[in-house]
Amino acid sequence: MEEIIAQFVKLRSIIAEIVRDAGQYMKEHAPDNREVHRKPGLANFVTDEDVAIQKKLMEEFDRLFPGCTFFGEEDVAGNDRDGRDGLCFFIDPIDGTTNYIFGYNHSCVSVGAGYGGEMIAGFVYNPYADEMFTAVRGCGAEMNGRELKIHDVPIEEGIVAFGCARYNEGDTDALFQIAKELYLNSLSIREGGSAALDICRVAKGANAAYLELKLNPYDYAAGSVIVEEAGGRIEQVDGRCITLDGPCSILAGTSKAVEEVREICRKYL
Ligand code: 2AM
Ligand code: CA
Repeated sequence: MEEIIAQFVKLRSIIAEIVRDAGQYMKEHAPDNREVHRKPGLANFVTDEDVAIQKKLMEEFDRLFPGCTFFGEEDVAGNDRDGRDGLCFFIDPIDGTTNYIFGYNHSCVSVGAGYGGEMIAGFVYNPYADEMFTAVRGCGAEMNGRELKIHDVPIEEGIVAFGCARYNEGDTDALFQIAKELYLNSLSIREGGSAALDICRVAKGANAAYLELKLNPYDYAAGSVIVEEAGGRIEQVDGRCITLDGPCSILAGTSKAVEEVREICRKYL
């Protein structure tokens, strides 16, 4: 484990450049409707750029770390969601795909590295704000080279973000009751459309907390290291550890905010 972490420390800026290039490609190739394809389920889109970026990232990481495995959002050759004993890259080529398609300019490229079932590094790049988040386990989190350290604010002193992806409609009533309470107990609420960026916003102190009831590992893998290394928490809503082999709920935030949001969620879930 120490050896692989040392490798990520050494290659941190090289990996960040690869992720930055991917983010620039995303920004420069905004799709038009002809290039948007529907995946099964509501509001579940994939663009040609999602696929192109994931393929490119897989090629680059395979070159840097021969034999590594991949758990990516898009269905492309070599994306082996099962073999994750050694080094595995969790790739969301475009997080915030719906934002991307509709020109919201709020999407990112998210790359997490896991080893032996534990997340060890995270890289998230938002080309619209030119914000590069990186973290290596035990070595801190940074945004554009500046160290991130969270202040333990309660939700009454901060913004609380939540996600409500349309593919997860079973929890709609509970989620919006929770959102109403969050609204009444915080400075304000937001729904941003990119889980990775909302988790990074916790790391940089812009969100006191972020909640979404169902996400996939590639949505939060990178962000989980970034927020923890910044001094924040990321857990399932019921307090269990996040899962890397399949979907789970996500509650990230300052320590105080996580406790408060969990208490509110308990009433409705
Ligand atoms: P995406 O843009 O990469 O699909 C918004 O609520 C969050 O939910 C985004 O991070 C979005 O990621 C994610 N999301 C939306 N639809 C999803 C789906 N079908 N599977 C997994 N995550 C999804
Ligand atoms: Ca995603």
